[in-house]
Amino acid sequence: MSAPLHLEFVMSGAKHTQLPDSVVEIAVAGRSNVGKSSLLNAIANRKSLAKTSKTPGATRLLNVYELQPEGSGKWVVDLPGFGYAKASKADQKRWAQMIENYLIERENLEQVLLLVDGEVGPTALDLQSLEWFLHIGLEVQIVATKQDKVKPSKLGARKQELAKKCGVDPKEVWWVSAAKGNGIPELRAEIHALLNYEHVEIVYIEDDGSDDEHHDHP
Ligand SMILES: Nc1nc2c(ncn2[C@@H]2O[C@H](COP(=O)(O)OP(=O)(O)OP(=O)(O)O)[C@@H](O)[C@H]2O)c(=O)[nH]1
Ligand SMILES: [Mg+2]
Repeated sequence: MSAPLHLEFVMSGAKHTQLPDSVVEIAVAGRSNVGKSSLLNAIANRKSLAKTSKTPGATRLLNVYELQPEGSGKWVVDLPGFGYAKASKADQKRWAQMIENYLIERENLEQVLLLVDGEVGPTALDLQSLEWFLHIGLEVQIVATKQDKVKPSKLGARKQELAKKCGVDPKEVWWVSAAKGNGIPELRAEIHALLNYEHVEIVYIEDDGSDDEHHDHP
């Protein structure tokens, strides 16, 4: 399955509590300007489903995109970037809090895609975020962005280096280019599978010791 995902914008929220319940959601997280919104547009094959910008800080709210049909409750959530240096300290703090609360509180958050700039490699802030995500028990998938900016001759070494810094096997990192389309079909397939995974609630019925069917007593 590599066809574009039919995603539509549903709503923006300044707080996770403003968002209705979902069936399942995947969050796209990463430093400001790493390419989160561009990646969303690439998986949907839309130019401006999510607002992108050369200037960091384009996304300042929790933006919800729903896999169609409408009302499916299957979401991809574009998060504001963290570490936007030009924002005021108060704004930075507010955004960090918004993201943290969202990640801690959303019950049906299945996976976080942590985007790391493939050209720059993981920064201290990326690694700090990764550590915190794992610490609070999130399922994290590292996605290296802007692959087209890395010279093909250097890509092999860069893949090794980036994975090592993140503490994972190189095979576990997904490399993508929203600009050129590399890795996008694979990413679509993974997201599609995650959103359509059958979410079965397991209900345990307590055994009260009685046996209605069999009466073995003489
Ligand atoms: N060359 C190249 N540039 C990219 C790629 N993806 C994104 N960019 C550029 O990187 C810049 C930031 O992209 P956005 O998608 O807005 O980044 P963001 O992570 O959503 O940023 P915030 O909303 O500020 O957190 C834009 O100028 C994009 O065109 C890519 O795959 N290749
Ligand atoms: Mg954005």
